[in-house]
Amino acid sequence: VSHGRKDSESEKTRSAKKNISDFLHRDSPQNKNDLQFPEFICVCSQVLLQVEIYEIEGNIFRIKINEAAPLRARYEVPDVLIKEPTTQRLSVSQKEAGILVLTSVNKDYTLQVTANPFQVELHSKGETVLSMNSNGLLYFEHLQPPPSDRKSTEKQEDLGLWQEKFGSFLDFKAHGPSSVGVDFSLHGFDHVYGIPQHAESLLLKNTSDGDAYRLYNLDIFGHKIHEKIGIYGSVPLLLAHKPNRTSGIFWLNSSETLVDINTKAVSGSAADTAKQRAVPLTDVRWMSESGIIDVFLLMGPTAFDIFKQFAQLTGTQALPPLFSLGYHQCRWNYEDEQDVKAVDAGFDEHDIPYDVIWLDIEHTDGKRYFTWDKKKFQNPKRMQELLRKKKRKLVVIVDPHIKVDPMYALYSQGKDKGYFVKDRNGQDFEGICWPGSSCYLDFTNPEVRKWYADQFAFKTYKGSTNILFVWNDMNEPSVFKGAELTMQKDAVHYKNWEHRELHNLYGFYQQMATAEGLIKRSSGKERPFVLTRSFFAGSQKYGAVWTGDNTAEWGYLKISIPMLLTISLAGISFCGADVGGFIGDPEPELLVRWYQAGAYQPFFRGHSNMESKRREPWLFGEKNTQIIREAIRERYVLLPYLYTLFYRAHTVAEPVMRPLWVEFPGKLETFGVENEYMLGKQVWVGEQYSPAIWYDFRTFIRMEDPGTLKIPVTLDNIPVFQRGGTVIPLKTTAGKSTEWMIDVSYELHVALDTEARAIGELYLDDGHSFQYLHKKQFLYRKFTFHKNILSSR
Ligand code: NBV
Repeated sequence: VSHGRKDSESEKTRSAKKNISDFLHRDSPQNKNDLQFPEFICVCSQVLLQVEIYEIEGNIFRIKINEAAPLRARYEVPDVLIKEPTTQRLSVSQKEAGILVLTSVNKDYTLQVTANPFQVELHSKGETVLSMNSNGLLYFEHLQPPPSDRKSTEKQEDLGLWQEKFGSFLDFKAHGPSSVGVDFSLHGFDHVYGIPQHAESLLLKNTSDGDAYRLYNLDIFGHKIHEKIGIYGSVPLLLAHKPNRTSGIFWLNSSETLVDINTKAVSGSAADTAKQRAVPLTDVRWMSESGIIDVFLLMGPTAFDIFKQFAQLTGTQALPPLFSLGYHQCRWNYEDEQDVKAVDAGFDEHDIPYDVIWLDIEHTDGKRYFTWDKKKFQNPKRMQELLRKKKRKLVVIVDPHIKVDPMYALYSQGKDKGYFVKDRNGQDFEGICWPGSSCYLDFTNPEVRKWYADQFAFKTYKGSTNILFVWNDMNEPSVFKGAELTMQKDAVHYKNWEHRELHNLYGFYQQMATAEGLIKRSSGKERPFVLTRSFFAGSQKYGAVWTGDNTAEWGYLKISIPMLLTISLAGISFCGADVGGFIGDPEPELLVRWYQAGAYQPFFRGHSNMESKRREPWLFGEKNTQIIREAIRERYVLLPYLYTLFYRAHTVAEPVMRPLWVEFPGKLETFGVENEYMLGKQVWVGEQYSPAIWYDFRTFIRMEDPGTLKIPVTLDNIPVFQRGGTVIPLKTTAGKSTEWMIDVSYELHVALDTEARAIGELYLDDGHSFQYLHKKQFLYRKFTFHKNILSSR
């Protein structure tokens, strides 16, 4: 795998040719406690590889493949797993020569490991769920000394692999080519999901005649729709679903990764063949530029089990402070204090609730983050006091690039302490970004993260107060004039790791350090809010993500739903897309519709580009203002339900926004639905499909026909429905912001099922501190409606 650009096809062919799947079994595997250590020799290179197979409690299996004795250690992704997983003892038996059978503790699963050719098959009660390397695409490029250190007999064409040209950029691969890859076959599955982020459909598509899905965090301004190129963030988690089972593959590798998908029909078992039934099969091939093969097989068997299993490894969604579930008003840029004051007043004047106003890069002194433009923001504290009085918050942008300016404390300190990423010659890596020449903090270093976190202390970050929260942008990282607008792969990080190893983790680490900083400044008392553009598996622990620079066109509104569903399936519940579309100017109808969509999505922020016309919600005529006001007010009324859903995401890893198939796993017709979705179990947003009893969310009218419904949708109506059998907690009315609503009463909507029953719940706490965790200061109510009695416990 090289840069894997448009030429990914030829790269695929190249690596396929290097198919070195015929592994020879060398030693008999021994049972060393709960681990297995079979060793194999790659026939091509004679390099010894070591395979480790673990069972992790909760129906998870982990397979690691590494060189037994690499030239130097290969990168193993740190800091993403929340702890070393608890392994269990697989029992081992030998089926026949060259075939080992490993049985899980609960006896539900067996792994059949075949030596020659090397293959692993995972069975559950007689059913083959998944197999690894069944297409023989396992490959593992072993580290080798550069050509100059090698014998002159070496073939000339191999020497090129230590250097690769990309446009005018030269990538020096100090340790030579180091890619790894393997294929998995998912038996009986023809619906696969996940591996964000792409501006693509919910269902992953066949890539056999096109580009592979690429996981490589990039800043692509004006990215297109329906492309497999990686944008901004990556989560290498793939889910496969069929009516009675959901499975997951978590490929823990942070280097550039390609994923090929091939769904086909194969002839099935004897019984199937008799009925002439073809069985679906999905082949998934993962290829990463470097690192090792470290893969977690999540065995479900339900989608909710997969969410829990992934959270057990990477953590759950941080519980957001309540204000951050309100509406956010952003723009590049709100010019000065006066502008902020006027926009804030505009919301009150037009009776539209909002919680947070945002300041983009222009608020700083020459793009020096943690500073203020002294002319435009003469008194940032005064501005924040005004917002505080209005019970509102401020979010400011803090990018990872640091202006090269010896007079700028962050730069000079960072330089003195050696905290910047280095180039291949050991000098501070310098790239161009908003401030001009910039260095990039090496967030992979824990000491740098600690130091960075300390920058958020009130006494250090001048002009900041406790109503100021943070937005991390450009953290792919974006490097103007860099290869593909990012950092060179041969840049060098902490402990001498090359950037290529950890590229997809850079933004993850910045958000981690920022969130830690906000927690620290409050002496551990307050929940942080940090929005990040770049993310990786586990980013959910640190805050929210958004989908980046979308365009003010209908297609981008449409694609935002599958994009958010995909991110949600990958563990990150707190996600949203820029309402209105960042680039360009939405026609009023599009803007209105986008507000209506955003009101029912987890992170709800209006944002626009510098070149876009102003678009505060009241600028499009009275009628449109009225509809937008209604949508935002509906959001505020819904907050008790939404907050409860976030509590469930935080505690039991249930995605807040979820595709229909997750709720109706046996209904084939839901598997591809991406223009409708569920908020929790109880609220359905969309207009066509109804495999349950539903009530119109506003009129309470019961929908007549369970099946497919066509519902007329006028401009001022959002098709939202409550499921029969549920109780939804709401507020009786919206206020100016969430804090204004503390004393507003609650209201329960009880929607009965066919047996005139309903259940639901409500989670409540102070909305901002960690007291819910440390002191158990919260209320968690379950409601039951039965025989005309509503009870609460
Ligand atoms: O900081 C300016 C913008 C920001 O408004 C946007 O949300 C980010 O996605 N930022 C990108 C950098 C410039 C984009 C052209």
